[in-house]
Amino acid sequence: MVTPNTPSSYELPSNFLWGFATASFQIEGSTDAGGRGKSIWDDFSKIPGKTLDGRDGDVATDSYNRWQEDLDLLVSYGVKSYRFSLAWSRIIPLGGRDDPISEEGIKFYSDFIDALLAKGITPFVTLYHWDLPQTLHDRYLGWLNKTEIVQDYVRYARVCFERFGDRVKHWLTMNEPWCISILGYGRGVFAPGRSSDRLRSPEGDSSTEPWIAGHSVILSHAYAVRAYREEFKQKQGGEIGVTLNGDWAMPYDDSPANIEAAQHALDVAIGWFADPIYLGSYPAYMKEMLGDRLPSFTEEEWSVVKGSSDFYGMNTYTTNLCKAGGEDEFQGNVEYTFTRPDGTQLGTQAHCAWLQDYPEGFRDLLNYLYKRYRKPIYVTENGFAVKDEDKKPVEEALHDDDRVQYYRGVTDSLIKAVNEDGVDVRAYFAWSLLDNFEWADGYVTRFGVTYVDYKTQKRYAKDSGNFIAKWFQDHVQQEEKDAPPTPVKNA
Ligand code: PNW
Repeated sequence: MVTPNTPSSYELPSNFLWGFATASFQIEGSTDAGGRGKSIWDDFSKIPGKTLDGRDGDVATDSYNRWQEDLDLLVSYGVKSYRFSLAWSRIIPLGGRDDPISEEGIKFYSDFIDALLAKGITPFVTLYHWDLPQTLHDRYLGWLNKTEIVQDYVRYARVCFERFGDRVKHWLTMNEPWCISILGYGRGVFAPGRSSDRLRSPEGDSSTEPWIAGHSVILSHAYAVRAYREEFKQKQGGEIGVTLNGDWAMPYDDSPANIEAAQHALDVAIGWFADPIYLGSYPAYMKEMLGDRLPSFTEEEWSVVKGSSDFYGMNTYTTNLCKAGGEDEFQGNVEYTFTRPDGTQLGTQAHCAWLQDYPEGFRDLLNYLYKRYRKPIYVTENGFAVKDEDKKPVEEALHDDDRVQYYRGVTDSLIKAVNEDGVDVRAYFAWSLLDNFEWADGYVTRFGVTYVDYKTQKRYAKDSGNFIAKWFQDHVQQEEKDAPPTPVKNA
């Protein structure tokens, strides 16, 4: 539970960035507009059984047409920053390094970036949030083909730096490599839906493909960062990094086996990507678990991968209690549960099975990451889906008490981690600005701090949105007014 004794003197520095996050495929809709090419989610979401409610991303929250409204919403919350992603196939419809650029796609994002800046909102831009151009999957299986995808991705990144980098100073290369690899190529629940489970997928090999996809994601990220640093950074002066998902792992009890299990969970969920990128090596457990199924980097690749992120981008939602055992390599052969040894639940259950509210875990994770990777931390996603919110009438859904409670706990953990533990946290983005297309959950699971009525596309602020806005306004130091110039004294 939230400890009510947080000293009122605690605050966050005036340059702390806070706001809300979204992703292109989850909000834009208008999948045919402006010459956009298909992404792997377009067709995947239309296959019967792939989304809970059978609905796709063709309309989503219609933000391609309603971006002005979304902007007004951001302004009304008073955010400092907005995290959103660019759809690769709007910018390069076919995706590849020799394929044409769509000026209409560029213009859409360029206008939006200008409009944000005109309102004093800092754009925080994700290059890849899962909507791979379909053509690249058709041509060479996308992330499974390292030599092709690295070159295509780096060209796409370069186009974005060239066209938007004069105004965008915060770049994220990839959103959640673990989800891309495991959910797309291991469990097969996300596009492109490959898996060894033949009931689910006609092709795929869950024992090798996720690790190969992850390898390509790391390299694509790293080579794009190298391009930014060598060709753009000096002139544009921005920063670039990756954002990783990862939930806190807590041993189920004090037994040495379960303490070790919790570390194994972290090694696979986070260390798989973070150790190479920040430390220049794989966690020993990854090698032990996978043997030669873990693709290796050459000397030259290691030199590009190590140190390839200016900050730690952290997406986190929950805490798992970890028990040794089980055969799920995707979580380190560790069993996850929310039920404590005494039978009680860790926290309030969300609409989706994988999420319970446990704010202490958020603080523990910040401390763990800061100690291990020694980078400033940007919390790029964090949020909660209220149980059965989709079944409630709007007036009721707006009073999203469980989500308010979640954010109350997390903000309290955040400010303590900064003020008591000395963790260098520089940004916080709640997921999400709006209810939106929640991937395999369709529109059933709502993560928004703003309610979307999908019949009218009207937006309504929920209590949680107002809570976050007020909390950050109260806790982020006021920017220093331009100090009057000190008069130069003549000698
Ligand atoms: C993240 N899990 O995905 C994504 O970055 C968002 O696009 C998404 O809407 C949000 O979290 C909420 O789900 C995740 O199964 C998807 O543990 C699944 C998991 C975690 C994160």
